[in-house]
Amino acid sequence: MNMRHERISILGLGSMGRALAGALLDAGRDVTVWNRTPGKAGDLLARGAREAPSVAEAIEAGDLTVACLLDDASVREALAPAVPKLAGGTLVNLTSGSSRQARDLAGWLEEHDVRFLAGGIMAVPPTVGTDGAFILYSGARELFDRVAAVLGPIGRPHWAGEDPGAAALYDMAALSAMYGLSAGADHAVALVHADGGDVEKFKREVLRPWMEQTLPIMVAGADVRDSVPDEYNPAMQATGLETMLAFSAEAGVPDERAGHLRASLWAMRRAAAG
Ligand code: FVH
Repeated sequence: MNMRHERISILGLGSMGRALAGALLDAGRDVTVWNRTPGKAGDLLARGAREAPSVAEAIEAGDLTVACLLDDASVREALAPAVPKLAGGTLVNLTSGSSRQARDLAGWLEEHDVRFLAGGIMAVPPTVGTDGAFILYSGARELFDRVAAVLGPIGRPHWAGEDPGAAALYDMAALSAMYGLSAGADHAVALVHADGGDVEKFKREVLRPWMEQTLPIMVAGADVRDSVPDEYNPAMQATGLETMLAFSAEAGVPDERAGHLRASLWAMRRAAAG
């Protein structure tokens, strides 16, 4: 059978589920969708998708079922009544969760004779299906090879390893880095705004080129031991972070926005103490 012609059922039509279904339809795939709250299929139906009225019927309509729901609990809740229908079939879970949740789900599905790949989406809805998008998968390599051929249109498939928890682990860790950067960028803008600066000019002329210059250094230097190379003197950085925290408070930026500075101060003080 030509894997590209496998029928795909998508559980979940939140903003990510809709983007996944749209990218697969654009690539000519056969797509059935299900959502807990009906009526969210929107233009996907006009573009060729079919809507299933229940999880069980969605599973029956597909050769491959993809779940993209809110969290692990919602996946369990949606699958529990329908899991016998999945026996002998394949589930790919693209719902964010922890590595432990992915391993537990893998164990539960194995008991029900379901082949399983855990996944993590390294994209946001508007970038699904674009060149930069990639999807982490973990589980059996030969299953990954089959699924990669079918789901390629949503993002470049990347196998994280046999351990079902591997994709979730990398996904959670990568999202942590992204939220750290996002918190830092939000705090930077809040400071400029609070002190009467031109936010758009700052973003364009300073923040973006600064982030682009330092991003590779941050990734290369990330270290579990809080070690800081000599040229980045941790005691000097701790003093700088204390100044930034004091300025942030003076400017009236809520303390909760400055949590990333406290995390860095903690790391620099530890590094300085050796
Ligand atoms: N959107 C993003 O930028 C990120 C990018 C990285 C990956 N995440 C993860 O993708 C999962 C889905 O995210 P989403 O953006 O689609 O989320 P929502 O738009 O909030 O839609 C949530 C869907 O989950 C359904 N749902 C919630 N609880 C249940 C339940 N108990 N049983 C069945 N379905 C449930 C919800 O259905 P409804 O509320 O419309 O009835 C939506 O379909 C997520 O893990 C992200 O972390 C996205």
